[in-house]
Amino acid sequence: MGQTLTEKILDDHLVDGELVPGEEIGIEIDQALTQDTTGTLVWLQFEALDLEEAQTELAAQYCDHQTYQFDFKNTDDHRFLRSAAGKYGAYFSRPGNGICHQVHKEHFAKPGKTMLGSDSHTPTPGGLGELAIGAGGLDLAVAMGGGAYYIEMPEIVNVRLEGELPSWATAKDVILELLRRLTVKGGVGKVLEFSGPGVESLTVPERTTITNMGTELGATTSIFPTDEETKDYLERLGRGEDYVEIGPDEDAEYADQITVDLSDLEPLIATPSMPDNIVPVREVAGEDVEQVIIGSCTNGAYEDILPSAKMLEGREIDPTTEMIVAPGSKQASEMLAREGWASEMMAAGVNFSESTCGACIGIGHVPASDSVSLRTFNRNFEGRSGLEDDKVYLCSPEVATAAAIAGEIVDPRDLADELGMDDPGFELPEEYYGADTDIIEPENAVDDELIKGPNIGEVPLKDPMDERLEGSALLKMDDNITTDHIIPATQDILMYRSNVPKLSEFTLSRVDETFADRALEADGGFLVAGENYGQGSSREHAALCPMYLGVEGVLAQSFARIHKANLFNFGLLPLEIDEETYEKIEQGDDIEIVEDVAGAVRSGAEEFTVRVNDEWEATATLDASDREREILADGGKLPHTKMKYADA
Ligand code: MIC
Ligand code: SF4
Repeated sequence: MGQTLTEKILDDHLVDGELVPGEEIGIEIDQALTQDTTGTLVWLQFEALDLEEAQTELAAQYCDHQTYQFDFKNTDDHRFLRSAAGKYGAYFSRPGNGICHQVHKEHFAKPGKTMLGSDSHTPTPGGLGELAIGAGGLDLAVAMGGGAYYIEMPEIVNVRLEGELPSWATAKDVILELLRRLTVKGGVGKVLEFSGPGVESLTVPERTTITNMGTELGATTSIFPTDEETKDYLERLGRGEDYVEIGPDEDAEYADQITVDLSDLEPLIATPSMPDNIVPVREVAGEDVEQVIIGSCTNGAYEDILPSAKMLEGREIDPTTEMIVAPGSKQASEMLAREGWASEMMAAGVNFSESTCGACIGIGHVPASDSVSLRTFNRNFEGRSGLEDDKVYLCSPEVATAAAIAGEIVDPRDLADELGMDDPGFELPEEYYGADTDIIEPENAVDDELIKGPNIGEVPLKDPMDERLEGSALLKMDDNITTDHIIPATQDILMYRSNVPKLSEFTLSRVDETFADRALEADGGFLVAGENYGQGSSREHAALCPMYLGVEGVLAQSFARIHKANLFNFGLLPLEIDEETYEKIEQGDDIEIVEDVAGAVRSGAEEFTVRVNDEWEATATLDASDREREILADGGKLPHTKMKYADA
């Protein structure tokens, strides 16, 4: 039987297990990516593991999320990261040089390679045939140290693209359409592998918009085959030699197939506050818009901004609307500036910003109260913009620009006559250039020792698991709780990413302000949640901080992939419960796991008895590999790995 593209790349990198869906496999990682808000823990854990040098073919440290450096703590984090990159042999991309996924795509991503990144949108370079997966920082530290990355073998789903995009429909609409059909949990445990005649009509940057946002479906990763478009794109980047032709065998078999006819698509928009609340733009047309932002790792490339610049050429944005453009990389900014497009946009009234994640996680450009903000980003979880009851919509740069011109949501097709253009088109530059000075190569590193400011602490460790596990249901939550609920990003909190005791004070504060105090006082207990608990980012702080506060386990109907791995990594028991049990448990109930928990975890038990208030019992399941069970019972991956080295 032939292989899918995903199976081929996994097979080439397989060091443990077999490619059977649901079974655990270990793969070798070629490229490692980390950024400023997860990277500090990555390197602190790398240090705690006594590792000496990054062993991957390439490791890259980006500084992109908090580049405004509001507080010395942010700048200290960046200096620490520069020193860690120097000491351990990683490329260092300076603050302001751009968003990790954009810069990585421009400089390093290679077809056929495996990549692991401590950011959930790591799958972005799947658009040029790299198998790129997001993970928690500890998994990345171990993989950079030369260890295998373990993952449950996903099901490979074929997304067949047919036809060509009509005027004003974009790559963003392809992924919004998939979100409409599959929802934010429709991709969990799956890889989306694109194919079909529609693929060749999409350029690589369009493909990477799609693979970037496969993350919003909960997918393990998304990938395209390579072709003339990929070769051409790499050549324009000056990296033609990185091209390899890869694709599935003709007789490859997939677990499932989804067909999207590109020619049926129209401009779509995600309404507040979940990326799968999709409607055609025309359904919400007429809604006043006070803010428009173009940028992020989804639509921040040069080619994403160019159509917007063309739509704005010689025009002015509506006086009631603010428009911010934050290019995804400094290279994109430099090219737009040299070609005159940046000044064209400024003349139209655009506020041209530095290249940063910024507004995407509530750092700067917070929307006005009770107002609509249209963004080309990938996530609109409630409160993520920095405004608690925000109204953030997600759309293509074309739809966002049309709204800035009209001052309200408008289907860009209805503006075509006024603009005198059928479609601004999606063009690649002849060649990409600029901003090379902002990446420091390992051989030119400026530091060889770690520089830790006063805010950079240690990674707390947990004791091995006990026989007895009991405590109260500290908090009961709904479905689709995001890591932004568990540990928010935003400006005032982000600076504590390398100070776990302080950061823990904010744990689940968006759900219940008293949570951290109550958890500390209770000295142990459980979290209870519905489906898809922990969706969204890869931030391991969302497991580490509850652990620091004494939480012992999470009872949920289902878990998001990266968060579940992070729970194992920090020794928190992730048990699945059915809907009836979820409905019946109330916040404050006393919960006891009847079995000798540590023993049952180690011996492979799948079912656990949960006794509630000494009154009733239910069965909960633990879906874990033998490796994950050992990690859990040892109190997490850091103590587990240290013990393993000590034994060896
Ligand atoms: C996000 O988009 O939520 C982030 C901020 O990039 C996170 C990483 C983090 O929390 O530092 C992610 O996607 O993993
Ligand atoms: Fe940055 Fe937003 Fe992309 Fe996360 S989703 S990497 S915060 S731009």
